[in-house]
Amino acid sequence: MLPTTIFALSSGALPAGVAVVRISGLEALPALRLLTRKELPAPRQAALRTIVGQDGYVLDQALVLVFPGPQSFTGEDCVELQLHGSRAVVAAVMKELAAIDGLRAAEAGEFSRRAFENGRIDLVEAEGLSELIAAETEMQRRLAVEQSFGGQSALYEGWAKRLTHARAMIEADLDFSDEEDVPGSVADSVSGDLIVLQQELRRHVEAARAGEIIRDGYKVAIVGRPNAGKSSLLNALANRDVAIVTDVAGTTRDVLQVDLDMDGYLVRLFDTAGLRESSDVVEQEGIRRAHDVIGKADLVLLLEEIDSEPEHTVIPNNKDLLRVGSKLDLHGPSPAYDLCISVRDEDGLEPLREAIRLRVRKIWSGSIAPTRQRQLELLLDASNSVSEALKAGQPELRAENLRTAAVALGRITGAVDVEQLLDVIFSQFCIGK
Ligand SMILES: Nc1nc2c(ncn2[C@@H]2O[C@H](COP(=O)(O)OP(=O)(O)OP(=O)(O)O)[C@@H](O)[C@H]2O)c(=O)[nH]1
Ligand SMILES: [Mg+2]
Repeated sequence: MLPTTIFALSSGALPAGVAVVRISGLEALPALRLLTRKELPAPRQAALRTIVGQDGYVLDQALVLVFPGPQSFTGEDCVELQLHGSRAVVAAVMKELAAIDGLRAAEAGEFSRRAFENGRIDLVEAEGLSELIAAETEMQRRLAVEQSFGGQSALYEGWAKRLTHARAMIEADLDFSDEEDVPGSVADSVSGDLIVLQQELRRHVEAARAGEIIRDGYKVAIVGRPNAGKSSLLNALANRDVAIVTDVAGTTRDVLQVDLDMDGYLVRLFDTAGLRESSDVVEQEGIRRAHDVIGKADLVLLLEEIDSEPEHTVIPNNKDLLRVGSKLDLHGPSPAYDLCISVRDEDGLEPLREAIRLRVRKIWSGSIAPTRQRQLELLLDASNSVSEALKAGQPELRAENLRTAAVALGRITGAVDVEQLLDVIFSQFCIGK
């Protein structure tokens, strides 16, 4: 059965200057003829048309474009209507489209899914497009660009080819093993390349952590005793009054979060409840949550009022920790801390920001990084199979492991059966993409 023709508002929130409605499928071109009561414009050339409803009333004037398949985003016949971006215009046109036989509103990610199914993009590129649309910081954009426009896929395809080549060499050697040749030479050259490939895979898997931080943010926890000035610091770094500040110890009970863009990286600041022994149930829960935040943080700012008793809170050893002395205006500087600040006088805040920036700049070298758990798991499968192949004594076993590794890489781009996953993957996309 042929897929139905789908349509959706592909541009953002209304009202806007222009709203783009996309139509894809066999009925796309006839639908445009019906709406404009005119011949179609030349492919990929914008033309001004009056959009007319079935009852003969004018709905809008729009720039219309046709992209005949297979040279379109989805690979099917596509139409784009660039309407005036009002809610009423879009609603009227969508209603008109829904009334046309064979047309229905698209589901989330359905355009991308068709593009994938028609071989216009692979799975990694489809996921990359979804990331690109969601990108809010410069680094998220850069990472998504590598992914959406083929860089990441080329890496996996290159590896898969090398694995297939290695397997072919081993199998050829098996077939001709009773003939004369130089013993060990094939095995040696194959192992050499597999070791290099294994290292490349490992480095790429390590970059996943950078990918995760770029996507989900670099997490900075502000912790310390009640009244140390944590919420004041959060407000100062955020440049707005997010958290309540009072001189009552135990003001903050819950975790507060502020997202910042620092040097193109998403930085998530967390303000937490002051750490102390407490019999108050609400405060206890706040303190428990503060410890959760510490556990997940990439950097902990331990805030202590200068000259106060040293904080005994146990911060795990593997955590990147900055001890920050607060209320510099009251106490003067002290060498007991990595940094001293006064929120009141806005003193020491720039060095603190710089200390965070210094850390985020080191997160990513710019190399291609996996961005999804799905990709990471398959990469680990591939990596394990290559390790097994390197360990295997028998050539047959070695060849089989190389085949498994190539299959895992093929699943990442969708070159190998992933049918059962498609619903899950594309449902995370936005409508109109
Ligand atoms: N003099 C001076 N006072 C400060 C400074 N920073 C914060 N304070 C004061 O210290 C008190 C406590 O500040 P908060 O920011 O609420 O402290 P907190 O660590 O969030 O406290 P809890 O939420 O109770 O854990 C308030 O009265 C602030 O005005 C500073 O740099 N200098
Ligand atoms: Mg507070």
